[in-house]
This record gives sequence, structure tokens and C-alpha cells, in this order.
Amino acid sequence: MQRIVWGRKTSSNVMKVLWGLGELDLPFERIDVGGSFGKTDTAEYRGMNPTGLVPTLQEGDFTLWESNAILRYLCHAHAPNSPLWPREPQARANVDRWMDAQQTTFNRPMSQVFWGLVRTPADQRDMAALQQAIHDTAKAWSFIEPRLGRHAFIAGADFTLADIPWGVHAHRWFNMDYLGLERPDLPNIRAWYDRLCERPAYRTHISSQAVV
Ligand SMILES: N[C@@H](CCC(=O)N[C@@H](CS)C(=O)NCC(=O)O)C(=O)O
Repeated sequence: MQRIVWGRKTSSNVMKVLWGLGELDLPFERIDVGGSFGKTDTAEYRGMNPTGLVPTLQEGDFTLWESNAILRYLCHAHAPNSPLWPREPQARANVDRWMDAQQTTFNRPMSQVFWGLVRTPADQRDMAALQQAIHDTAKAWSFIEPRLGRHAFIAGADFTLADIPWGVHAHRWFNMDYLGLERPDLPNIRAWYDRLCERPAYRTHISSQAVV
């Protein structure tokens, strides 16, 4: 069965899916669309994904979009007994809520930080707004900082899907030039990031990528 990921590899949501596929050892092809590659406004792409965003997964004649839904589908379909998405209902709900919390509490301020520091020309940066966004992002990181002092990964002792949405952004967080702006020390998150860097799939798809 042919498996295709549609999306540029510089997108955090595409990165989640690539990393997840790597963890599950599932082969795939990737086609560059989105960002400067465009092609997400075509009838063909909108037919697969009406949001016009990336990523989109195709497996044979099955199509799916929304990065977290794709990660859950991949586990359910191809690794139903994997610890990545535990079967026990409460353990699974714990993983799901941390995946969702990345989207709902963290994504907005972190996007502002990333776009402001990395993708905005120097003379157009609003440094006060950026400092506020760094503060708001650190507040969201602070939800997981104490957890990572108690156990190795976000959901508990094991690496799970909960680590993927946050882990993609940890690489960006620790590798941007903050231009003298203040940000708090997050020692448990730093140690967790170092642990993620030991994982081959993280190295291939996330930590070896330039923050651009
Ligand atoms: N909730 C969606 C968000 C997808 C999304 O916002 N993707 C961004 C890239 S991270 C995008 O498509 N931006 C426009 C583009 O790349 O052309 C998901 O998790 O898949």
C-alpha cells in the first residue's frame, strides 16, 4: 500500500507526522506542498483536505488530515499494541489530553514566538509583543515542567504520542536566537529534550532540521 504525506518538512504539524511514522517504522513518501511550495489551493488538494493546510496523509484510497488525528490513526491501524497510544482507557485519555493541550494552550503563543524570531524581518519585529509571547509560551511549558521532574516523559514513564506535539516545539524553543529577550530556565524540559534527541526518529525528522 502506498503511503504519502503531503506537506513541507518545515511545518511543525508535518514534523509530528514524520516523527510518528519514524517511531512506528512505517515507510512513506513525502510531497512538498504548503508555504513557498504552494499547491494547497488546487481543487485536487482541497478535495483531499478542505482546510488547505498541511499535513495530509494518504494511505491507498484513505485520506486523513489533522496531525494529531493522523498520529492516533497510525497507531490504531498499524501498531494497536504499541505503548505509544496505550489501550487502557484512562492511560489513553491521559495521552490524548496532553496532545490536545499542545494545540489549545501552547500553539498560539509559540507560533507568535517562532514567527516573530525566525520568520519576521528584523525591522518589522514588535519586540514588546514578542516578549509577551515568550512569557505566554513559557507559561504553557510550565504545565509540563513539573511533570517532567517526576517522570521521564509527558504521560508517564514511557514515551507516548503525548511527547510528539510538544517535542517538535522543544527543538525550536531551545534553538532560536532570542535577541536578548528574557525566557525562564526550564531544566526538566531541557533534560527531556536531551532524551528525545537520543531517539533515532527524532534525530532524523526533528533535531537535525534547521529552525527555519
Ligand atoms: N490543526 C492542524 C493545523 C495545520 C496547520 O496549521 N498547518 C500549517 C503549517 S504548521 C499550514 O498548513 N500552514 C499553511 C502552509 O503551510 O501553507 C493540524 O494539526 O494538522
